[in-house]
Amino acid sequence: MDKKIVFSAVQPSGIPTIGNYVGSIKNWVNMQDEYNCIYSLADLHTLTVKQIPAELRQRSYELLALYLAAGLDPNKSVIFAQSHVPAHAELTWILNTVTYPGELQRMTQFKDKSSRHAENVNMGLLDYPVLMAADILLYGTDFVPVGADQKQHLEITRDLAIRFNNRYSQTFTVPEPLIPKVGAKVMSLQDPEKKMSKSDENPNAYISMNDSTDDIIRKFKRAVTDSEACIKFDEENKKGISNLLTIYSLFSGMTIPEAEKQFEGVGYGEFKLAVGEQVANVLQPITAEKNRILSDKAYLESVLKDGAEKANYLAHKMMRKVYKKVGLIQL
Ligand code: ATP
Ligand code: LTN
Repeated sequence: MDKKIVFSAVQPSGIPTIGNYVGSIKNWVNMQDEYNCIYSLADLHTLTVKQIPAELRQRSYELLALYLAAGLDPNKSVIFAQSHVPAHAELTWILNTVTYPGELQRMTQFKDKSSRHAENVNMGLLDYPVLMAADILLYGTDFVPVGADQKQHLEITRDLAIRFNNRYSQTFTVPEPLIPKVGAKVMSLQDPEKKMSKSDENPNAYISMNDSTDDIIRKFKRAVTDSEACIKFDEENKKGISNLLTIYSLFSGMTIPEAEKQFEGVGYGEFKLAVGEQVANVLQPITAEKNRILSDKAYLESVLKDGAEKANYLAHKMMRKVYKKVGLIQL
């Protein structure tokens, strides 16, 4: 039987956090043998908010280096930049013709980002989910591993696929999200009601994949918790401690009940230090490897070139089919 197809992407819009890592990239690594995996840098998506061009370019190399350091293997998976495959923009246009403005205006991320970037509410921000749908549908994707915040975008992707198929006959596979049971939503260290985000204005709210061991330990020490002094998983009443237990479990391989047992009777200070040390121990070799790979631009570019070739081949085939279905002349 043919392997099922997996597609996912992260935007090079900042330095990835441990939320991006455990919510998505880490899970991609484990899927490489069982599935045909296609992983992209969603660089076109980043242009929906203001970017400094030189920084965007540098962050794209950084994100690629992180993918490789985390264990993505260009010999197993297709790894490429979205902007190197013109079909992503082409399919976005076609899908726009079956998308209603109202369904885009209702998206939580659009409402959130247009209030945070009120000075720059552009068409791209509104159309963001359609570009994301094009990313996914171009490759006949079966599964999309993402964090919980992307669920709504997967729903609209499915709606557009079904709507197109109904109008023009079976063309697109209707994809399913794969959302991890633990780690789908790592919360901010400063406000455990909010998700950890790489674009938070307070750097103490997130652990970035570039933070040093000292930074990591300091940030966990300052993490906001309750005053009950009891290390118990309770997402209703103890959001901060539950978030730290989740992070500890993800970085130690222990289950949450096992971690609760290990820290029974331990004070918050000692617990926070243990979480910081555990996270730092896991991240340190990944960060070091990322920096090593980052110094070899020629290698990074060869990975992108090879990935773009493979992705273009697949995407071009799908675009021919789509253009034919909608009634455009084929030469
Ligand atoms: P931004 O802050 O720029 O909006 P972000 O940190 O939310 O970005 P994205 O690039 O939008 O990150 O997301 C990349 C992937 O990481 C997605 O699969 C997303 O679901 C996942 N992800 C993002 N934040 C978290 C989090 N706090 N916990 C778990 N997964 C997350
Ligand atoms: N919007 C996603 C990034 C992204 C993506 C995709 C994820 C762009 N295209 C296709 C999965 C599949 C985000 O994580 N913010």
